[in-house]
Amino acid sequence: QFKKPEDAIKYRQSAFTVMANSFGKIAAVVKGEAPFNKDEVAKNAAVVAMISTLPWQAFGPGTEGGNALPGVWSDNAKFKAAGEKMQLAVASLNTAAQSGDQEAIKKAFGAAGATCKGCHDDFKKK
Ligand code: ASC
Repeated sequence: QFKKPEDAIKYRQSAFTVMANSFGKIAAVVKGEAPFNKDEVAKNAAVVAMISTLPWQAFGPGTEGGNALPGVWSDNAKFKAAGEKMQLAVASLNTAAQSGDQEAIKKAFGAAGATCKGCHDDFKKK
């Protein structure tokens, strides 16, 4: 799928960039810095949920580098589990967002953010 390791690194970083952009828009709403627009939140949560499935295929053998710590490859089962946990959390956020229930969105957002941070602490360069 990727001709060069740099292509994989660019792919996964691009996916995370798109995800972070939409996640950040939801963050602003949850923090009260932007008005709650149900359709906007629902759209952004759907983007996050969709894109969350993509980066993993670009962490294959021989694609070490970028902002990834060596643990991604040396402790790959743990990395995979962290990625799966994040995907489940953002799927729940998407469910909450489609319902439009602001309290449910807030709760699911917090849980999803914790999975982002948890994985970064262990597997992403500071
Ligand atoms: C974001 C983003 C992250 C997470 C994380 C949550 O918006 O880019 O990596 O939220 O900061 O703790």
